[in-house]
Amino acid sequence: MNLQRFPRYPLAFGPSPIVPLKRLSAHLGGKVDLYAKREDCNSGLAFGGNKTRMLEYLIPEALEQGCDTLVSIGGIQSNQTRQVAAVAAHLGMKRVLVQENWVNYSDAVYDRVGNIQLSRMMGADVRFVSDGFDIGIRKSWQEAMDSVRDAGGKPFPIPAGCSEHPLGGLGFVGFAEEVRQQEAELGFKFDYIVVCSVTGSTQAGMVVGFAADGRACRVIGIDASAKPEQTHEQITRIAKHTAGLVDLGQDITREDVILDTRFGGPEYGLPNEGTLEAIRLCARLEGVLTDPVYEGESMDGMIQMVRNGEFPEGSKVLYAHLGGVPALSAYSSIFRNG
Ligand code: 5PA
Repeated sequence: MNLQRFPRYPLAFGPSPIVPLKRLSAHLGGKVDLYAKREDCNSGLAFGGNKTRMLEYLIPEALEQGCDTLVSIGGIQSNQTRQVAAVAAHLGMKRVLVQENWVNYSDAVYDRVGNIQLSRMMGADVRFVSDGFDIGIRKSWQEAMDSVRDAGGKPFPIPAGCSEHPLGGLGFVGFAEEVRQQEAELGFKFDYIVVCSVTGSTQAGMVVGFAADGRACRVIGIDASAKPEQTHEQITRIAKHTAGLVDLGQDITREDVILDTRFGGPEYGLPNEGTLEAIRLCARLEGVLTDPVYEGESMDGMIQMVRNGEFPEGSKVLYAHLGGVPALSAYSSIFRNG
C-alpha cells in the first residue's frame, strides 16, 4: 500500500489519542473492552473532526491549483462546512458555504448556534438553500462556484463530506495506519472498529486501510443516513476507487463493507430513544460527549451490540469518535433537562 506518495498538509495535532472507556465497559458487563479514538479533538482548528483529517489530503491540490476560495456544502448544522471554514481561515483563503435544509428539526435557534455560528464567526460567506437531504453532488454548490468565478475568484470545490472528491478516502486510510502504529505501542490489536457513516468517505478509507491487514470486515459501519442503500453503495464505490489510488493490491467488494442499518432511524438528523439514551449514558459515565446526528447513533449501535452479546467475550472494540459535538447546542430543547 502506498499512501505516502500523496502530499499531506498538516491540519491536525498529530495522531489522535486512543483512550479506554473503562466505566462504560464495566457498566455493560465488563466482557468487552471499549476504547475511543478521539478524532473529535484531533485539531485546534475549530475543534477539528473527521473531515479535518480528509482535508489534509485535499488542501495540497487546492494550493497547487492556485485556488483562493474553498466552496463546500452541507446541512445547516454541518460539521464539515465548519471545518472547511476553519481550514480556510487558517490558510488565508476565502470560504463560501452552502447550507441546505437537511434535517426535519427546528430548535429555537437551530440556524444561529453551534456549527453555523462558528462558521459565521470565522468569516464564512454562508448561503442558505432550501433543498433537502441528499449525499450526492448538488446543483447549489456548483452555482456557488460559478458565483466565485464571476467575482474573479478561483474556487476549490469540496463536495458533501469530501466524499465525491477523488482524494476523499485517503484521510481514513491514514487513520488505519495510525491505529496500527498505536496498536504496536499498546501491545494489542483491536478486534472491531465502530464508525458512523453518512456520505461514506470515512468508512471507505477505513475499509481500505484495514483491508491491508485483513480487517476490512472488522470495520462496522453504523448507518446514520437512514438511506442505507445509497450510503452502502457510496462507501463501496469510494473504497474501490481509494484502493486503486493507494495500490492496495486487492479488490474491495460490496461484501467487504459492513453497514448496520438498525440504529439510524427514524430519519437523518433525528435521534431515536436509543440514541438519546446512549448519548446520556456515555456523557454521564465517561464525560465524553456525542451528538444526536452522528456519533450518538454509532455509540448507541456499539452499546446495543455489547448488550446483545454480538461481540465475542474478550473483544477489544475501537469506537471512532468523529466529532460533531458543536451541533449539540442546536438541539438544546431535547436536552433542556439533561
Ligand atoms: C460526519 C459527516 P461520512 O460522511 O464520511 O460518512 O462521515 C459521517 C460523519 N460523524 C460522522 C460526524 C461527526 C460527521 O460530521 N458529516 C457531514 C457534514 O456535513 O458534517 C458530511 C455529512
